[in-house]
Amino acid sequence: MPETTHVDYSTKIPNNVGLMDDQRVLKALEQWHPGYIDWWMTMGPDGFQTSDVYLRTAISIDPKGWAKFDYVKMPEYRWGILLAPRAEGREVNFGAHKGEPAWQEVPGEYRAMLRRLIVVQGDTEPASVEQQRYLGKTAPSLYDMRNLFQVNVEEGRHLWAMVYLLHKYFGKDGREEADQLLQRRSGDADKPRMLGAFNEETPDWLSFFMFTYFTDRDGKMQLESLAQSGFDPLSRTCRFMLTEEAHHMFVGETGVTRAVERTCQAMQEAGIEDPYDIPAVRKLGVIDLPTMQKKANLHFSLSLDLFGNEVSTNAANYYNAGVKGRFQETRIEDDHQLTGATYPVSKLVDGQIKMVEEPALTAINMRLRDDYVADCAKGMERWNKAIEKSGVAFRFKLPHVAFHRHIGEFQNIKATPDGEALGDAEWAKQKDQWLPSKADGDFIQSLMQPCWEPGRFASWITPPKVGIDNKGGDFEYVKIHRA
Ligand code: BYC
Repeated sequence: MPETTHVDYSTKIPNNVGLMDDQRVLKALEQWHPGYIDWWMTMGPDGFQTSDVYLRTAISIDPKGWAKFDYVKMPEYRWGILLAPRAEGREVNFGAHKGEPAWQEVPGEYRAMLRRLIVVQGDTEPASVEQQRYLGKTAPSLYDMRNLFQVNVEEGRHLWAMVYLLHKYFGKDGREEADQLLQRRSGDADKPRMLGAFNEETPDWLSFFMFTYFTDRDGKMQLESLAQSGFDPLSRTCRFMLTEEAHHMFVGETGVTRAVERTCQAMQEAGIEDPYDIPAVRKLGVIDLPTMQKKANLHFSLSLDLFGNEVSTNAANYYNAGVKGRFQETRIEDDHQLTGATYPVSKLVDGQIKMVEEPALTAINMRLRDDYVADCAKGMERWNKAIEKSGVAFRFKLPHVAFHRHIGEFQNIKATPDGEALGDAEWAKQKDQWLPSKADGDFIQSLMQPCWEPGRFASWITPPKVGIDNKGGDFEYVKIHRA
C-alpha cells in the first residue's frame, strides 16, 4: 500500500507509509515492538494496564476527522506511524541549501546531526511517560485520568514516530539508538534521559498540568522548528505530531485554569479576600494562588533550559544545514540565510543582565525561546482572566529568564523572579518564596486524593466546561480494572 492519508491497520503496526511494501523496516519495527511493550508494561501508567480507557486513536491524517474514540486497554492501543502528506515540490526553505528540493533521503554530510536531533526528540517522549507513571492513582476525576492516559499513549506514539525514522533512514546505528531509547530512564543516576527537565519528578497533578502547559509547549516549539526541516520525512512526521500535541497543551492550560477557578470560588464562598492568607486558603481544601505561582516558576524555568544555550554554534549549524529552522520559518520575511543579520540576546555582562546584538545565526535558540516566552505569556493571561472574573486581587507573572537556570548565560548566577542578581546566601534564604518548598509539596500531596466516581471531582479543581468527545458530565471515561 503506498503512502496515503488513510491509515493501514492490516499490519501489526498501523501506518500510512506503505510499511507492507517495506519488509526490511516492517521486520525491524516488529522486532523492536516487544521491547516497547515491555517498556510500556514496566514504565507506563502504573496499575491501570487492564482498565478500559476512552481514548482517541488516529485513523487518518486528514485534519478533519482524523481520530476515533473508543474504549481501549492501553497495552492494546494501536501505536502507529503517521506522517503528514508529502507536499509536491517542497523545497529546503532556509540555510545554505535554500531552494533545493527537500531531501527524501538523509544527506550523508548531515547524517550525524539529524540522528542526534531525532534521538533527543525521541528521548523526551518515553521520559514524560515515566515521569507521569504514578499519577493515575491520585487522579482528581475520571475525566482527568483519561486525559493523562491519552497524553501518555500519544507520547508513546511520538516515540514510535522517531523510531520509525531511525529504522528507516539510519541503518544499524539507527537501530541501536532505537534500542537505547528503551534503556534510558527518567531520573536514573546511571542512565538518565538526555535533557534536564525530563529527569525531574512530576509528583502531583498541579505539576502535571504545569508540565503539559510549559514543557509540552517547548515540545510544540521544537516540533515546529523540526517541521521546517529540509529532511522531508522528519518534517512530515513532526507536522502530524503537532496535531496531537495541541491536546496536551489544552490539558495543561485548562487544568491550571480549573484549579485557579476552584481556589477563587472557595475563597469567595468563605469570604477570604487576601490571596496571601495561605493557611486560611489551604484550610478550604484548595491550592493557594501563590503556591501555583511557585509551581509555574519552577516549570517555566526548567522548560527554558530545554532551549539550550542562547548563543549556540550547534543551532547555527542545524540552521545552515537546513535541518532545523525557526518557528514558522516560511512566514518570516528575511533572506532565510541570515546573512549579516543580528538578533538581541540577553546576556550577563559584568554581572549585569543586558541585551547584546549577536549574529542571528548563532542566536537561533534565543529567538525560539523568545517565541516560546511570548506563547507562554498568552496562555497565562487566560489564567489571569479567570482570577479577575472572580474579583480576587492576584495576577500570575512569568519569572525573568535569568531566574533558576541551569543551562546558558544565567546558569552560574542566582536571580530573583524579577531578574535581580543576588548572592548565594540571600538566594538560600529566599528561594522558598519563589519555588515550591517541601512544605508546599506536602500540602499539595495531601490534596491528591483519588476521585474516581463518574462525574465527581476532587476538592481542588472544577469540572471542565465540556467533556471529551462531547460526552456528558457523568460519563465513565475510565472503567477501572486495576492491574
Ligand atoms: N539538558 O548548543 P547547545 C518534547 C546540551 S520537548 C541537557 O546549547 P543545542 C516533549 C546539548 O545537547 C522537545 N543537555 O544547544 C515535551 C549539547 O550537547 P552536545 C524536545 C543540554 O544543541 C513534553 C550541549 O548542551 N525536542 O517534545 O543548540 C512531553 C550544547 O548545546 C540541554 C528537542 O529538544 C538540556 N536542557 O540545543 C514530551 C528538539 N540543552 O551535543 C515531549 C531536538 C543543551 O555538545 N533537540 N544541552 O553533547 C535540539 O534541537 C537540541 O538538542 C536542543 C539543544 C534544543 C535540546
